[in-house]
Amino acid sequence: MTTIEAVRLRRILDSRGDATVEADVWTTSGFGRAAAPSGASTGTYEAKVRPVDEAIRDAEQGLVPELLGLDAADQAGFDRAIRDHDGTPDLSKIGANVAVALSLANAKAAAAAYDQELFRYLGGCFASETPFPLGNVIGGGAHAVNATEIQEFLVVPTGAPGAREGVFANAAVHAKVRELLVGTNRGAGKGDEGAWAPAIDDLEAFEVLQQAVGMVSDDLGFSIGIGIDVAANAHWKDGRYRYRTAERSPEEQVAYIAELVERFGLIYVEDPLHEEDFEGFADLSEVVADRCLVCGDDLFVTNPERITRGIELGSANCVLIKPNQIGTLTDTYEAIQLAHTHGLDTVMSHRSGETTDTTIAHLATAFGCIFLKSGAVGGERIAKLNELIRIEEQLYT
Ligand code: 2PG
Ligand code: MG
Repeated sequence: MTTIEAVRLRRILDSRGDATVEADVWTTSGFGRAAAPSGASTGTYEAKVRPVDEAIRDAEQGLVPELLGLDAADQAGFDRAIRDHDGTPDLSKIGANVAVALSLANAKAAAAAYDQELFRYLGGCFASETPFPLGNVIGGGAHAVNATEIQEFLVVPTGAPGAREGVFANAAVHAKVRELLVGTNRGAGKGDEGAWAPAIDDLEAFEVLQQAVGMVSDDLGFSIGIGIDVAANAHWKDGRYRYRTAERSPEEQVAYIAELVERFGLIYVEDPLHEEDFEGFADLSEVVADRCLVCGDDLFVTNPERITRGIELGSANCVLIKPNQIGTLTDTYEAIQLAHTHGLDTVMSHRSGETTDTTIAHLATAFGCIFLKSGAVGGERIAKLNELIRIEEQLYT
């Protein structure tokens, strides 16, 4: 029933217009399909992506024949076959784009063979709650030119009665931000993830967002929290954080972020410091972690070894999870388990380059992530958000 009979890889388009890898897996009685996303602000320690055409060609000749006949229901065995074939720690031989597409497609094929939804197959009867959607409404950095320096201004509907209400709340904030920007002649295009990308500075963006959140939250009658992804790597150069009109030492950066948390009541801060600064993260956590999630993305890259280091040093109370940063579902699961065992929250995340693949909505629900970070609007973003709404419906009926 779950014996792998065929595997196909193909080159498809992503939301930035770039090529990415899609994988199909057929078992005797199940079919699964998944595609690899891609980042613009990638961490140095992420698993390595290979150019799509050559990665597919090599995998078809070498890896794929070794996967035929395996049992798709043995996810760890499937992922081990990928790792054994690759032989490198960062999957640079076969490419993390090929690895993650295959690994996720395999899980979906096994779930289909058992006639189960992916979240149920992976999470079993203990998958009982959907995550809150974490939506990007204003952005700049590596995702848009001439916009904010902080990469993402995020909202999370902490008081929403359910995922559906939460998804619509984020979209309402996104629309309200536009109204406020256009009303003050600061109309703007959108960045890679569908967030507004106005040519304003970060403090102005906070003010607009605070206003929009206040109005929408009053309207809907539940609380909506504010967060940011600083993506601080992008600003880190020669020992200092360099902004257009300011420059900060690591200590000043910690103080600056702590001040933002205080002033704007932030409940989520991702990558406030660069990817090597486990100690700086710990300094910030000491000050704000009682009221704010301090989340490592480029710091941890979904890598159990780096997460372990962060746990030892008290760097963060939250881990961003991106399956393509580590390359396989088994490694992703281990990263999440490690975080949860040590009391850290996890946020399942999209990448800035996406497809309409909806797998992360299932993973976030199956594995008990607190948030699903997936934008607020845009076809490839709403694919995941609408899937979350469907999952919620199945959980509670
Ligand atoms: C991030 C992501 C997603 P990218 O930094 O968290 O928002 O961006 O995929 O470009 O790394
Ligand atoms: Mg990030």
